[in-house]
Amino acid sequence: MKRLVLVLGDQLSQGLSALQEAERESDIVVMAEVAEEAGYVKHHPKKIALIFAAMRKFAQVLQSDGWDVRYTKLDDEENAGSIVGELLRRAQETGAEEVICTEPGEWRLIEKLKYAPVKTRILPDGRFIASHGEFERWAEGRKALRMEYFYREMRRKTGLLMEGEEPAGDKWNFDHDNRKPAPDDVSVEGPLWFEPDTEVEEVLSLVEARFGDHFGDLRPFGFATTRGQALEALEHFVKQALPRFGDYQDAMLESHAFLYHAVLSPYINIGLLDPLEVCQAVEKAWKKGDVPINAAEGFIRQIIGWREYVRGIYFLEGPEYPQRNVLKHDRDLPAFYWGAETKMNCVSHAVAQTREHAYAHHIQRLMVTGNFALLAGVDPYQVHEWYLEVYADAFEWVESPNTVGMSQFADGGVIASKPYVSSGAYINRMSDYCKGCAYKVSVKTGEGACPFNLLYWHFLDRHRDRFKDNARMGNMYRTWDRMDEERRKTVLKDAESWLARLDTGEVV
Ligand code: FAD
Ligand code: DLZ
Ligand code: SF4
Repeated sequence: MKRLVLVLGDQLSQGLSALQEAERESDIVVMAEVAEEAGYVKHHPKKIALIFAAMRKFAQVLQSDGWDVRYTKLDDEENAGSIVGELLRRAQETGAEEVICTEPGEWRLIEKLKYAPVKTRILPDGRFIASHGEFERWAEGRKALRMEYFYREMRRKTGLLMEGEEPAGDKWNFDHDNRKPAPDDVSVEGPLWFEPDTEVEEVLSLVEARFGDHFGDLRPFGFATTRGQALEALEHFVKQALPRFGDYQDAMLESHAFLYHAVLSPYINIGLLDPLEVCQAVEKAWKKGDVPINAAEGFIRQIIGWREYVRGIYFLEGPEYPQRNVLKHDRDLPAFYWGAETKMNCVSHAVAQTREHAYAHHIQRLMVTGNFALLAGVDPYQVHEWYLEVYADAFEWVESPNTVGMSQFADGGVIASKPYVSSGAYINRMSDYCKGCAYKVSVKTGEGACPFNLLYWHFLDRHRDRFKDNARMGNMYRTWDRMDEERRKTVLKDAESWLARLDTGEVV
């Protein structure tokens, strides 16, 4: 029986379960650039270009490996406009009676494929370290699903940074060493970029014509679009940036968008790199003595810990997860998330960089744009859609737990044991943003007060009932309660009037 093998834009791995299961001689690979996937949110143009260019090049690899690949470009006349539509069209064309595919990374598409009018078999995605079953077994019966304990299981399972049963360096987690503010002598080349070739140029022209109205700069475009290039980017990162990755993981600098970060998530998430091979390259560098343990452990934890854990949560919690809103936040996402003017230098900078690169590193996402949205009480669904649109690495399975759970606390604490909120002091300690800001980070009320300072107390005050008994927040409430009543009233009044100006669209 002839079958179709669906390969999606974030499934560009030769070891993909659907390809493993298929017969090269008789089955037909279907790949399609479709308006529905490119338009379910208004993705950053760089993200669409990355996916289309990498899809086209992966299709060629499969063809030269002997597969019959039916590839549909976005502007092909017969393009049915959706994944299911394309499968039906190709089934008619080839007489195929069944579709096999690897599980998509989004409930939306899983549901569409489950109920497609052509028989479809969905296989587990083997590109992760933990299967759904393993995560469910780990989660079962636990009161709290904390990443740290899951991560230790993944260390044991992979053997990464293990010395027998014990963690290398006698500690599971070196996070304590990884919170240094940015140094004055930043000496790092930044990620490896690639000149677009004629095929990439063709995609860039298409994206420009069709998605020119989406937020974000398409050019210059330098992402890797093949596995070979992605491997070069990995090697470059390990040599150039990894040794200091740990130390400055949380630092932010106006002049260095990437600092010592890897900028590998877009490649891992679309399948050009395998998460385990990335971690093994890092472990190898540590074993050779080229990188310190806090860098290697810090990096490996992000991948076999956080990345696997958030995927587990997404599939455990079910399709409604992105709609959660336990704090009942309902403010509209301010226009400055789309580039409108704001006097807050940290936010303005993080957004500008996002527009330029379709990238911001973790602390910018969590402690600048995420922190602001949470303090200001923005509707978490709008925040979720923003993150899904603007980052090249954003796919719902990884984006929504990070946004809805870790950053907005909208899941009520499934992921975070306390909300990630901070006043301006944190941003000032970890960045150089405050120096060039119209607000004064040292001013707590009145003229020129940093909005993060005002909103921080406003957040704690308005959610007192929920958080007052949280052991990790006791100090925050004690500090608030120690302030005299007049001062507390002034802080809250100033916060309210700042929010009112935000709501009327004044430049704030
Ligand atoms: P590095 O800092 O160099 O880290 C190395 C690798 O670890 C990354 O490439 C990534 O694969 C992995 N990693 C690190 N942190 C996480 C994490 N929290 N969850 C999953 N993987 C992680 N990551 C995405 O891949 N896609 C998203 O859509 C996404 N949305 C986010 C939204 C918010 C609000 C927040 C706070 C974080 C989000 N993250 C997301 C996690 C993290 O910010 C990015 O993985 C990271 O910034 C990618 O850049 P990098 O490759 O330079 O990472
Ligand atoms: C994100 C994306 C985009 C922009 N376009 C396509 C596409 O045209 N064809 C395709 O197969 N996949 C695309 N993708 C990736 C899918 O949206 C992704 O597979 C699902 O969101 C599940 O993770
Ligand atoms: Fe951001 Fe406040 Fe610092 Fe300005 S002063 S950059 S608003 S933290």
